[in-house]
Parts: sequence; structure tokens; C-alpha cells
Amino acid sequence: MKHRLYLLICITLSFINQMAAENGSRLWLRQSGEAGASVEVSSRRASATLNLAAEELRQAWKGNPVTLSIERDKALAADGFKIVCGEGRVRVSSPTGTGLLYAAYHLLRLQESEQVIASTTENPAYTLRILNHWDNIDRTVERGYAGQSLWDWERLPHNLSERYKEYARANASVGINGTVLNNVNASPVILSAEYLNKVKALADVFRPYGIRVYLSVNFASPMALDSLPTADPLDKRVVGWWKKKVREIYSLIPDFGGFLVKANSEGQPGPCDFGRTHAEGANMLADALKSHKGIVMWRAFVYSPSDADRAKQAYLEFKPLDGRFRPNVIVQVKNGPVDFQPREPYSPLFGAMRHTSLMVEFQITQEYLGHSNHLVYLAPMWKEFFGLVPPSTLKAVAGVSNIGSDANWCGHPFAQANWYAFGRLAWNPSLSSEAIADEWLRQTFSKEKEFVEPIGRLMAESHEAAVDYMMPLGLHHIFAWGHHYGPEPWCNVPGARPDWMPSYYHRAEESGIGFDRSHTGSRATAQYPDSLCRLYDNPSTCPEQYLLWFHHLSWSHRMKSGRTLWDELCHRYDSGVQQVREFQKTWDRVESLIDAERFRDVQSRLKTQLRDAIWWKDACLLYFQEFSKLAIPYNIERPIHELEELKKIVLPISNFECPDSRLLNRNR
Ligand code: BDP
Repeated sequence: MKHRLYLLICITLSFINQMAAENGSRLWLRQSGEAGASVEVSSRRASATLNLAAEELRQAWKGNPVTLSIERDKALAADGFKIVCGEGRVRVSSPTGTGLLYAAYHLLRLQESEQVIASTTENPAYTLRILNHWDNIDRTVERGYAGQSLWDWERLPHNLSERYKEYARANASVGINGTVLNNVNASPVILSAEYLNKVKALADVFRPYGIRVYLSVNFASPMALDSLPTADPLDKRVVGWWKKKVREIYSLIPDFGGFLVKANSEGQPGPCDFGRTHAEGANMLADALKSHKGIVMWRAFVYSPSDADRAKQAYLEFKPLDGRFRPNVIVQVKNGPVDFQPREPYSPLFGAMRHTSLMVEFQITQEYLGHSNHLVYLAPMWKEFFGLVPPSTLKAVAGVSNIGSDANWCGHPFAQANWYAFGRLAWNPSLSSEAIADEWLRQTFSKEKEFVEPIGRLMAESHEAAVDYMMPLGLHHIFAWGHHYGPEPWCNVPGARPDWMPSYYHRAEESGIGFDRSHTGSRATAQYPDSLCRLYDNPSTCPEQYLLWFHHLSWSHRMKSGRTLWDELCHRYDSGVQQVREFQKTWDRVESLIDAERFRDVQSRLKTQLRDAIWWKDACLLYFQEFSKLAIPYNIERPIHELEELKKIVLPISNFECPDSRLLNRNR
């Protein structure tokens, strides 16, 4: 009897445990419970997308009966929708099935995050809301920290993983409607007939979810694939080659979106190799795509080993080309002028190219923000950008994906929030980062106030905390060589380009620290509109968050806090560390409110984050102290490392892969 009771208890406990176990694979789409509301489709035009919209609601909608109808409406963009609630019914209309699908996800989002379901009209801010995958065809992911690439090229086109559909569904649920499947450092092979058939298979899976497929192309593809003697965009053979290739693509994928191009950047081929401009290169591709309604997204991420300040180079090269691009070219500019640093001012190209369509490229994957070990919610950083660059001046929004084959898609459970927030902001950049965090938390973890409030605050503070423990006050690019995971302000690789070395950016010396980009230095400030130029150019008006980005200042420079620059720097590093300590406490307090599996996962990653924050603080302060020769203020946490010991750390991660286990086992 006793034995049986024991067995019963064991079975019950293991059942409860299983129920509690969540591996994060369901993302924010964890609707449960009986639905059962009636969903009526009042449209004669049946479509796979419309069926999906109805199906999603039938499975999870618990509210009043819904009617879905496709209707033309002047107030609605193609993807827009209208919801009218009244008389015990919810009437949803849109000019397209995709709009109805978005409306279905909108209703479910409100339901699952316990918001009021009210009449509304929604139009996306941008017609193109696109993910950029930096996935290679060997399934490695450049700057990917969540396993392998989702695309199993070897098994495509015949074998279609269930995850392709889940991926499309997750994107559609936040309004993402485009995906560039492959790395901007593109292999020409992606354009071979064999691979185009694989791409077609993916496009077919994504189509019902309103997602179009795009490809990154290597500008020298005609040479690599068909041995043309040149890739000169003005050469007739080259023009003919691209036209034919484009026709081949559209015969397989009639709604193919277009090309993304990284040209003449970091060793990639481009039109400049043949004495042509970026505009000539982009326009040649745009002409090939035009009759198919395809577009070219041409990246402005260029910098050469010249004398010009790297932060000025994209502007110097692209601004003179303003107005020279075809209407179906969008110049894709990273949010900042250097490279996805924890904090950058916005790229001055925004606002400077008034006769060219521009789109912003954000980095969702955390190349410079602790990979998948650090909890850093990126929406506040993107909102900072939108605060300076009016969303209406942009044509589209792109985000470098953080998605991989990991069960939970993104590595860190909270990295999912960045995928989610990217989609939500691409749909509506005026949403607040707090509101997005709130709805994501409720759908992903728990609706309990005791959970949502403190963890929402933690998320809101997480970006600033990371900036503080990594590179406060406008410091930038003082990362370890190659993988960019830890600090290496002393890094000096013999023979490497100076603008790849941290000292190029921090310029620490006995008299002070920072990059003078004011009128007394590189004059990068002059690339901004007058009012901002004046603000940034003067150290007493320059926002302190950009101070050492724009100025080289003495260690004794007086800060707004009254502290000296040196003391302020120490204070900021320390405050970043202290914040992570608080994050740990906040997290531990919510243990009983969520499943054990994700609780422990986040808990252990926070431990790594704290160890890393201390590592960053000690490394940077001890290194900069060699120049300042000043004491670390006595009220802040003392270093626990020796500088020489920190200089010896070599992480066993190559440039483009960094399995967490190896990171966690590193020798400090
Ligand atoms: C840098 C990455 C590099 C990318 C490059 C790019 O370190 O891996 O190829 O940007 O955006 O941030 O092209």
C-alpha cells in the first residue's frame, strides 16, 4: 500500500514537473485553454492565408463571435485591417488575407496579454518589415548564437522541417513580412539552379503567412557561377546575365522580393572594383528586377583603410550619390555610423540623402551585446534611434536575425523579446518599449503582476546596464578581436588595419581619452544637421552618453554629476555591475511564478552576465588606469582581477561560432 502511494506521488510529481517544463520553443504563441468562439468568413475569395487567419482564431479565440471579410477600404493599406466591436460581435476587415491574418494575431495578442479588445484601424508604418539572416549555406550563422541555421539546405527542397512553418507563423504574428535567407557575405552558390529550387521550397512554405523571400547576392556571381570575365555593371554580358538570372528566379518564385547587396565592403566584390559607383551597381540590378516588381536593398556599410575617420566614411561615399538611385533601390544603412555598438549616435546619412529611399538596419543578434549570454532588451536602443530619426523619413526597416536551430530559437530566452520587439516596432515605431516588453512577458511567461512588473523594469534597464559595464560615456569598439565577446581595449594585432584596433577608437593617453570628432578633430560632427552639429560639437552641450564618441577630454574634465571624467567612468562601470547584481535578485524572486526550466536557464545566464560585467569593468578600468594614473574611487567595488591575468584570456571561440558551453567553461 505504502509502495503504491509512493509510486502515485512520483507519477503525479513527474507529471506536474512535465507540465511545468517549458523549453521556450512556443515563443510568445502559447495560447491555451478552450477557444470555441464562432469564426465566420464572409468572403468569396478563399485563400490559404485567409484560412490560416480563421484557423488561428478558431483554435485560440475566446471572445465574441468574429466575422472576417476581405473588403476594399481607402483607409487601409494592403496589410492594414479594421476591427469593429459591437453588438456582441467582432467584425474584422482588410483588403487582403494577410491583413486579416495580422488582425487575427492582433486579437489574440490582446487576449493573451489581457488588454482591452476595442475597435481599431491599424496600418503598418512600413510596407517592408524584413529580417536579414546572416546564414551560410553550410548552416553556420555569422554572428549567430542560437545553434545552426534553420535552413537545412542539404535536405531541401524535398524535406521540409515543421520549423519552417513555425518560423513563418511567429514572424507573421508580429507583422514581419520579408526574409533575406542568406548572409550578406554571400556565396554565389545561392543563385545556382540547385539552390534556387531549395529557396523556392522555403518561399512556398512562407507564402501563406505573407512572407516574401529575398536573397543576398554576391556582386561577382556572374564570374563565379558562369565564368564571365567581368562583373562590371555596365558590361552588356553582365547586364544580360543578371536579367536571365532574375527571370529564372521569378519563374520559380513569382513573388520573389529582390536582392540585398553588400558591395565593396570588408572584402566583398562590388561595382567599384570595375571603376563604377555604388549607384551604377545598384541600378543595374534594379533594372533587372523592375518588371518583376523586385527591389534592391543596397547596403551603405562601407569603410576602407583610408585616413578618413571610419565613422565618416559611409556618408562620404554615399551622400554624393543622393538622387542617383533607381526608385526600386533602397539604401540600407546601419543605425549608427560605425557598427552596431552598444550605443552609437545615429548615422548622419539619415536625413542627408533626401532624394534616395533609405531603410535602417538594426542588429537583433547580440554580436556586441554579450551574444546569447547577456539579457539585453534592445527595444529601448531602437527607440533612441527613432527618437532622433523620424520614422516617416524611412522607407523600410530591417533587422539582423538572432534566430537559429536551438529549441528556443534565440539562445537566451529573453533574446526572443528582441525578435518580437523588432517586429512590433517595424509595424509601429511609436509603440513604447515598455508596452512591448509588457505584452511579450505576459504572452511568453506569466500574466501575474508580481512577475510582469519587476521583470518589465529589469528589461527596461538592461540596455543601459550593458552600456555601463561595457562602454559607457560614448566609448566604443573596445571589444576582443574577432568574436567581439569580451573586453580587449589593449588589443593590438600586428599587421591589422588600425581601424580594427580598439585604440583607434578610445585613444587613451596620459592626458585623456576619447575620439575627437569635433571641429578640432575629424569633424564628423559636421555631417549632422546644424542644430545637432552644434550640440555634439561642444563638450559642454554634447549628451554625456556620446561624450567620448565625439570628444577627447582630459581625465579631470568636469562632468554634470560634479565628478571628474575618470571618476565618472569608474562610477559608470561599477553601476553596470551593480545593476546586474540587482537583476539576479529580481529574477530569483520570481522563481515560483514561472516554469522551472526557463527559470533556471535565465538564472544561469545571469550568473555568466555578472561574471562578464565584472570582467569588463576590471579590464577597462585597470587598463585605462595605466593612462589616467588615478585611483579607483574608494566607494566602488574593488577589482578582483589583475590586468595581466585578463590580458591572457583567449576565448576558444572562432569568429562566427561560440557555443555557450565553451564560453561558460572558459578559463578566467
Ligand atoms: C559586422 C560583423 C560582420 C558583418 C558586418 C556586416 O562583425 O560579421 O559581416 O558587420 O554588417 O558587424 O557586413
